[in-house]
Amino acid sequence: MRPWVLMRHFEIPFTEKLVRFDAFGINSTFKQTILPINPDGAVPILVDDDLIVTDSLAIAEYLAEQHPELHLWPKGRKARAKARSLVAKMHSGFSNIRHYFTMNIEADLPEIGQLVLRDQPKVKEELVFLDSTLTTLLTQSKGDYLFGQFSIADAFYAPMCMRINTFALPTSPQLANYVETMLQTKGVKEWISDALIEEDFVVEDYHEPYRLVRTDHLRTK
Ligand SMILES: N[C@@H](CCC(=O)N[C@@H](CS)C(=O)NCC(=O)O)C(=O)O
Repeated sequence: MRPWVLMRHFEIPFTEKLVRFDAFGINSTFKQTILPINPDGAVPILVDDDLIVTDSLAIAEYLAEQHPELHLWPKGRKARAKARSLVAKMHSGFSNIRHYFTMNIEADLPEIGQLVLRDQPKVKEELVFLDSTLTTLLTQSKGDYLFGQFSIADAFYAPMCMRINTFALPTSPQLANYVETMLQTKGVKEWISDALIEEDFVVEDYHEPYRLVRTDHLRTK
């Protein structure tokens, strides 16, 4: 989602090849499709002529270098350093939120949100940290996004906004407002509408442990 949203937002043309997560076993169609391109067996992958760039952050950095005029990172050395710190935190942190709140755009799961926050103190701890960090940035921001204009930092936090929305996670009014803004932001909006068209459902515990059939908990609004 992160490089996709970034490229759509900045209107960097690309061709998407969608590979379904049927499973992550070695014989899955997913792995059989991905492994010849990326021996690490993961997406996203950006193919630019004979160059293969793997990992969402490496892709974002590559795009930022290719298009300096677009300012994919915020303008200003200090803002860029802060944005990079925030992105690094997203890249290697929030493991409990990511584990317990799997991103699911089509579902509405406020009750799961409450149960997880009740039973998983580490998730709650991470959410408190996320809320206060983003709220401070949004309060200082001179625009609608984390560092004023939309940047790589916002693309990296887009999946988190989806989780806050799906699981109705409690946040500050500033962060709630930012989530609403993100839901209406070009690339994010397009990703959401494409996801809803898919109507896909993979019966694997690690994907959607709380759902037995696809129509469970479908978002109605
Ligand atoms: N840090 C990497 C994570 C890549 C990653 O974990 N991708 C997942 C999908 S979001 C994947 O392909 N998983 C396959 C697997 O775990 O076997 C990035 O940001 O690109």
